[in-house]
Amino acid sequence: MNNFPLLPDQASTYATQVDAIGLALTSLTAFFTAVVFILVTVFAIRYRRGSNVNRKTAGDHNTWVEIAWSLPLVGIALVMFVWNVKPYAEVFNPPPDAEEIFVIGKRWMWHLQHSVNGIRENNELHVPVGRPFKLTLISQDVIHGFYVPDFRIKRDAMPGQYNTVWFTATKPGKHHLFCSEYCGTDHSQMGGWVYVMTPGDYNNWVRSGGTSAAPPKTPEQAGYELFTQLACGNCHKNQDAIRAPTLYNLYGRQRNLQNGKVVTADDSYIRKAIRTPEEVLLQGYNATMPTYKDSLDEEQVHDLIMYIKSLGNGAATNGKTAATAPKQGNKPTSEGEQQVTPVVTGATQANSAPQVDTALSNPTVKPAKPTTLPGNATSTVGGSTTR
Ligand code: HEC
Ligand SMILES: [Cu+2]
Repeated sequence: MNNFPLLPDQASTYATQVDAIGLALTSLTAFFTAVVFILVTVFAIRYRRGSNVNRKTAGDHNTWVEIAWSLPLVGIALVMFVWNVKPYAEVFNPPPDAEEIFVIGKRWMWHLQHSVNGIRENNELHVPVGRPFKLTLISQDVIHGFYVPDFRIKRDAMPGQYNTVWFTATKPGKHHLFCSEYCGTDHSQMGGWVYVMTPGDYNNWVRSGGTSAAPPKTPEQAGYELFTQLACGNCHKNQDAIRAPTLYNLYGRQRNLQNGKVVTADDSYIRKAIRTPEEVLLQGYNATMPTYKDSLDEEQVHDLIMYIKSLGNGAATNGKTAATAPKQGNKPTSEGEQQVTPVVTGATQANSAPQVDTALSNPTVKPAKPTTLPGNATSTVGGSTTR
């Protein structure tokens, strides 16, 4: 809209949906405001004191008139409700093929990392058009708000909690990124740009390693290195043991906790299990898992989660009789589709006894590194993890 933009650019699929709703709500409001305004004016003039009109027939109410304006309004309200709920619910539920970007808000900047290729960015985000991206947000200090007006998305980055939001960009160009939650002195400086590129430009950008100097390490690779350095594998083996449960196919599986709750092993659960294991103690195990709250930062915890995710998805085992029995350490061939290999369980009680997992041929101390790590394979194991 030339030089008088009423709205920011529309640069995501979500933006068009949001604007359509905004336009509908504004039009409806304007329409009914006009109707009420006109009627009030007409009646005020017509029935003003001393005017010569018939006041005899005035009843105190008219059922049909009341129904005639109530029902359509209820209808309109319901239509608006359904129409609004759909995108509102959708924006927090990324499609399964969305690429993850991990976002840390901290006073007063945004740290972002592409999970697929490991590229890091500060106050900048590069994405191609037409591809869904899922943001996993967390804060290292106070609440921040990740806000890209051109995408019409805004999501809080909270301390101690993962939030998600997703988008598909539609328009190449440079789009403002803001912090929308007052977070201290330099709050107004906290922001940057989202660069939306054509797929070709984006591929070149990724190939050149983005804007970072060092060859990027994916979170999964960094997580594997951390896992090795911290010797998590001293306790967590390729199969459930008395000492500790296996982390293979943990992701997505249902966990029975000592506090009686049953939870799904998602990002937030694993984060708690690593940082504050006492909050999510598993049934059948002792509280021997060390607390990593003070020694690992949010990025390192996320790296470990990505590594644990790469050890397979156990969602398919939920609801079966051996609900918590581990599957083999093979990576599932495709999403949600496990290779069906016999698992010797026999155990009826979750995690009460070591599970015999015959298919794992390699009883090494550490869970084997997945053979197919995506992205850059040149990074060296044991590199520094401190920044
Ligand atoms: C001293 C042994 C020990 C070490 C070392 C250890 N853990 Fe654990 N871990 C346990 C035990 C025991 C449990 C089960 C009890 C609980 O829930 O805390 C557990 C539970 C977990 C769980 C939840 C598993 C599930 O099945 O729900 C995760 C995730 C986890 N550990 C990750 C790690 C990571 C990552 C490291 C290394 C940074 C690590 N652990 C180091 C003993 C250990
Ligand atoms: Cu902020």
